[in-house]
Amino acid sequence: MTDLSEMNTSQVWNQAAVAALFELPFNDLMFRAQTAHREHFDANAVQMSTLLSIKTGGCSEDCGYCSQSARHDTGLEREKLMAIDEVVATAKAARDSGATRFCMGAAWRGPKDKDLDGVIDMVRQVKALGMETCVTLGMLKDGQAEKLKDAGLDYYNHNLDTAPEFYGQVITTHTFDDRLDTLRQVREAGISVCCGGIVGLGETRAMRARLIAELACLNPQPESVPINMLVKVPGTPLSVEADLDPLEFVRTIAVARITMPASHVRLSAGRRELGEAVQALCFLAGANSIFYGDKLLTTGNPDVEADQILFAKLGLKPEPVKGRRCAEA
Ligand code: SAM
Ligand code: DTB
Ligand code: SF4
Repeated sequence: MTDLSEMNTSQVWNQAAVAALFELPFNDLMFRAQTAHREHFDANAVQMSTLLSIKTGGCSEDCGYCSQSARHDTGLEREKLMAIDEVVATAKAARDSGATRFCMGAAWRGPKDKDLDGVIDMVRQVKALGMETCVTLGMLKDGQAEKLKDAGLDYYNHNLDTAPEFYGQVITTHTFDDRLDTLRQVREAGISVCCGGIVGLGETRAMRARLIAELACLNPQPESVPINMLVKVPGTPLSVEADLDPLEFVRTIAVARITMPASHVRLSAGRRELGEAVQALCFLAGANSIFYGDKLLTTGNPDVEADQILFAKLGLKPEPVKGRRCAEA
């Protein structure tokens, strides 16, 4: 696997260059994506992360897609930070069913220092299970990324979500530049960056191209790039948007793969709704990571048995953690 910090990412993927990829005939786009994928990865290996919502609901932010915003009436119960024993038991079960990374998500604008101390204990104990650790806690303040790094955190997830010119129509309580600022802090602390976006919000293809261009221009490029298809949660403002054509979602994955060839591109939220055939096209387009386990944060995901059947049909295998002996994976 390529070390992104040493990779020459000098090719400038501006919006026009990315938009031109989106316009390619589908077969040509898929061929280019497969070619790029095979230069950097085993084309049949998929990295598997399991998600857990460690602090659910009641978020102060107004993200128009999110079930957890206190501003939307989605019927979701607001919960306190989960007890550490429950978190560790869930991580252990995820590890035992084949996940190699455990991602803990909190519905916060950002963590208070007291909350961060609790998350740090979770990171330490999950890491001790031999798993990679990831958290997504919202915006970070000075010094918080370093504390997470010291606890052994491997990845921080913080998405750019959508094009800067569309951002204010989706979220008004923080800005695109706020997201970039947290990403900079994460990178400077030496934590790997997990940063992607969400499509199906009513954005145009040009805006999808701009989102991918912004992600591809991060330097170094993110190690992990989750591409989420909007899961329509009743009560959220964006749940009334028209469905995005699934083939446009596949194109978005392919364009992410071509522009960020050494990154893991994660086929993220929306897999249950996409069905097997579209997921297979996403893997062909270069997706090589998934969320594994029957729940995302608050919504459903294919269950473990369904994924095992799909992997068997497609001849896919779980990707071992880098540096770990295959007999241990
Ligand atoms: N509060 C933190 C934040 O906003 O960064 C972390 C949690 S947030 C739920 C993580 C990501 O999940 C969002 O950036 C968005 O891309 C994705 N997401 C949230 N709700 C979604 C939905 N209904 N459908 C698809 N993706 C969603
Ligand atoms: C990401 O990009 N997708 C995940 C993870 N990062 C935290 C979250 C998806 C959430 C889907 C809606 C829900 O379950 O609440
Ligand atoms: Fe809060 Fe994150 Fe949901 Fe936005 S996406 S409302 S910040 S939990």
